[in-house]
Amino acid sequence: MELGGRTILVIGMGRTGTAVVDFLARRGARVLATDETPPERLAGARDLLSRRDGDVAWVPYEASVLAAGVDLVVPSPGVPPRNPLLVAAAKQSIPIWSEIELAFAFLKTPVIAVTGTNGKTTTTTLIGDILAKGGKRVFVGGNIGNPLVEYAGGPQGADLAVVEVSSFQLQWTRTFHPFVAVHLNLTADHYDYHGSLAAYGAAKEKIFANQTPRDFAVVNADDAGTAPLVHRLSAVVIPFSSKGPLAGRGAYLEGERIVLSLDGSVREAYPTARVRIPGRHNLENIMAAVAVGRICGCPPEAVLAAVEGFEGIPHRIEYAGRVRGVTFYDDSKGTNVDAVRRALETFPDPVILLMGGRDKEGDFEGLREDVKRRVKALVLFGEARGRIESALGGLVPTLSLPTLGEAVKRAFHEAAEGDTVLLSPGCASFDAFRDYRARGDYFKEVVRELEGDVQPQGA
Ligand code: UMA
Repeated sequence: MELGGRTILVIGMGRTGTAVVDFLARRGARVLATDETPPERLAGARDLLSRRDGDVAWVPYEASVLAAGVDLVVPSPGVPPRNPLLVAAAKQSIPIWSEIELAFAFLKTPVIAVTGTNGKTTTTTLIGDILAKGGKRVFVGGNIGNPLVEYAGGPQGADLAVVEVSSFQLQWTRTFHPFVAVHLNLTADHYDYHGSLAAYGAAKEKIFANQTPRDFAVVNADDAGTAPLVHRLSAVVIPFSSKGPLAGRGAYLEGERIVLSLDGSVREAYPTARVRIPGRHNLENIMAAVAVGRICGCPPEAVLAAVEGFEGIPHRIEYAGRVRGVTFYDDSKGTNVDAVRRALETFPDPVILLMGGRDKEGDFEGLREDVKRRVKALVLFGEARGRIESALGGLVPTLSLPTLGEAVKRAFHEAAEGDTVLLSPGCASFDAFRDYRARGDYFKEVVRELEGDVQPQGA
C-alpha cells in the first residue's frame, strides 16, 4: 500500500501505537492519533507529537473522527474488537490492520512467527538463539516488546525475523505470511477480549492463513486446542509431542532425548540431560525451536549448543532466591489458568502458591484437582482474590491478603524449611502494577527484603 497522502487513524499510544505513528508519518501519511488516556498522561505520545511537525494530529477518542475520510485504522493490540471506534470503522468498511499486518506489507525479511497461549516468549527467544548460533543474522521481536514495525522501518539487515505474535495482533491480519509458523498450544485465556475460546482460537489460527505447501507449520500434536490443525493445514506440518514416538515427520521425546525427522525418514537425536529450563512444557518449547532451527538449515551442533546454553526468560518460573531454606520462584508471566497448571507441574512436591491480580475471567474452578494434588497452601492477593477463593478456597489452607507484598510475607511466615513458594498469579497484573515484569521485579524485591529481615539462624 502506498502510504503517501493517506489518512490513517492509529488507536492506542503505547509501545505499538507510537511506533506505528512514527512509521506512517515517515512515509508521508496523514496520521490521526488517539487514545482513551489524554496525551498529557502518555509520555511516549507527548514525546512523539513534539518531534513531528504537523503530519500527526491528536484527535478525540470517538467514532466521529472517522468522518475525516480515514483510509485505514491501525488499532493497538490491547484495543478489543468491541471497541466503538473499531465497530464503527468496520461498519463503514474502512480497512483495519494490526501493526504486524502493516509491518509485513513493507517487510523484505522472511518471517518465522510463533503463537500459542503459553511459551511464546521462551520459544521465540530460543529460536533466535539457535539461528544466531547457526550463523544467521536475526531480528527477534513482536509481542515480546519491540514491535515488528520498528524493524520494518529500519534498514532490515537480518536474514530472518523471528516474531512472537499474539491473538490480538493476528486478529487484524489479511496478508501476514510467515514461511514458518509455530502454534504451541491453545487454552482458555483472554475471554474478556475475544469473548469466547472459539474466537480466540480463530484469531490464533490466522498465523497459517496464507501459508502454502512450500511453507512449514510446527504444531503441538498433544494439545487439544492445536492437534486438529495437524490434518488441515496447507503447509508442511511438523507436529511435536512430549508423549511418545510419532510416525513420519515430527519431533518427539524418547527418554532423555528429542528425536526429530523433517522428511519422515531421516531421524536425528538431541540429548536433553543438559537442558537448564525446568518442566515438560519447556521441553515442548524446545522441540518446536529445534524443529525451526533445522528447517532453517542450522547445523545440529549449533542447535544443541544453543539449547544447552539457554537459561530461560525472566518471570517464567524464574528462581527468585532462598531465605532460611524456603525457595522462591517468580512466574509473574503466568497470567492464565493453564500457565499456573504448567508451573505447578514443574515442581515435584506441593508448593505454597501465590495467586491473584486482575481477573481476566479465568476458569479458576478448572484448577481444583491441580490445587488438591500440587498445592500445600494457597495465598491470594489483589482484585481477583475473592473470586479465586470462591473457586479454590478450602481445598487446602487458604489465606487472602490485599496486596502482593503482604501475601509474600505471609507465605514466608507459613512456610517450613524445604518449602517452595511460587508466584504464578493466573491473573493480569494491572490492578497494582504497570505490567507482569514490574510485578515480578517487585516480588523479587520483597523476597530480597525477607532476607534482610531475617537474622541468620544461630546469630
Ligand atoms: N488503549 C486504548 N483503548 C483500548 C485499550 C488500550 O486507547 O481499548 C490505549 C491505552 O490507554 C494505552 C495503549 O492503548 O495507552 C496501550 O496499548 P496496548 O495495550 O496495545 O499495549 P502496547 O504498549 O502497544 O503493547 C503491545 C502489547 N500489549 C498487549 O497486547 C496488551 C505488548 O504485549 C507487546 O509487547 C507490545 O505491544 C509490542 O508488540 C504485552 C502483552 O501482555 C506483553 N501481550 C499479551 C500476552 O502476551 O498475553 C497478548
